[in-house]
Parts: sequence; structure tokens; C-alpha cells
Amino acid sequence: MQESLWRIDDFNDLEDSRISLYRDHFSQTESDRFFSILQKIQWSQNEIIVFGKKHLEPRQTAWYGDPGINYSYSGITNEAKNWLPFLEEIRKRIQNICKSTFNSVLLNRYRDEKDSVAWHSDDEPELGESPTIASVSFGATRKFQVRHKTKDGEIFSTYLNHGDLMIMHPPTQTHWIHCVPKSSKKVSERINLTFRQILQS
Ligand SMILES: O=C(O)CCC(=O)C(=O)O
Repeated sequence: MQESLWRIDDFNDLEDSRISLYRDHFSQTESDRFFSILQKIQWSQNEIIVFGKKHLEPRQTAWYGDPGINYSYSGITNEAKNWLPFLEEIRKRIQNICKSTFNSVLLNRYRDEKDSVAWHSDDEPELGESPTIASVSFGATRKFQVRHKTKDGEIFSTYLNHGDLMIMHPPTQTHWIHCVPKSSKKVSERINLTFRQILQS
């Protein structure tokens, strides 16, 4: 399958999508501070169901948000822990840029090159029809890939670095899937935060 390297300027040129990338949105000092706090929070490795089979998710996660906000994917349901002050600080910073509000955040910890997240889109019903997802990365650089759901299958890849903010605007989740693949080279720890707005019934 063809793989193309995305340049930042190309982001908005992908059909049916709108993705903005703000390199070094958080300074080195801020990013180091957030990364060090994040390493100490309580992480879990959940069992997920993929094609009817149970597996340990190949990453650790944590779920924070407003009281009562739950989020389910791949057979697991996360109940939100209360916002921590530093997460609120990051949320405020990115809400100003996104012009969107977020009531929750999924934290993802990739311990090394063997951790990953498979191809998926953030299109669970509780996210609404076409959500905005804001993604902040700290720690090691990892490859991030996107592929159109129905077009010729070309894969577009970029690298997300310490302090980068990426915003996937509507209608990206409707038409594209994304993943963080395992790496054949040794990689140290990376922590990613995906801010979401869960609709309450
Ligand atoms: O780690 C990342 O950059 C992506 C995370 C992701 O796709 C997700 O949690 O839905």
C-alpha cells in the first residue's frame, strides 16, 4: 500500500478532512513539566474486544472528565475521574485555539515501540455526528497515520513530537481512520491526550 509523508502544509489538503497541526504548541519547559506529571498518574491496561476476541490493549490509558461522563470503545467503558489541575490548564489552552469545548480527555501511554493503537476513527455515538478531537503529545516522537475510509487506501504519515497539538476538525472522523503503528526501531515513552466532548443523554 502506498505511504506518503505528509508535510504540515498538506494537512488541509486531504479530501473530506480538516486537520490542523500546531508544532511546539507547548514549550519545551511546559512539555517537560506535563510529561513528568503524566508519568505519575494512575494508568490502566484494559482488556478490549477486537473481532470478538479479548486482548490486552497495547497501551495504557486513563479517562478524566466532568462528573458522570462515560466513554465506551472496543468493549470497555471508562468512568471519568475528576479533572486534575494540570489537565484543566491544558484543556483551557487548547479550547482557546479550537473554539470548541471539551468535557473529557482520554490519556494514552505508549510505553515503548511495541505499544500502538490500531486503525480506527473516533466515531462512537456519544461523540455526536462529527466531533472535533484535539490531540496533544508529550515524550517520544511517534508516527501518526491516516487513511481514507473508502478511497484508494493511500496512507498519509506524519510524526507527532513533544509539545505538538493536532486538531481533527469535522468531518475528518466521518471519512478517515487513523492509527499509531508499532515501530521497528526502539522508542521511549510517549503520552498522548485526546480531548473530546461527550454528549450526555
Ligand atoms: O496517540 C495518538 O496520537 C492517537 C490516539 C488515538 O487515536 C485515540 O486515542 O483515539
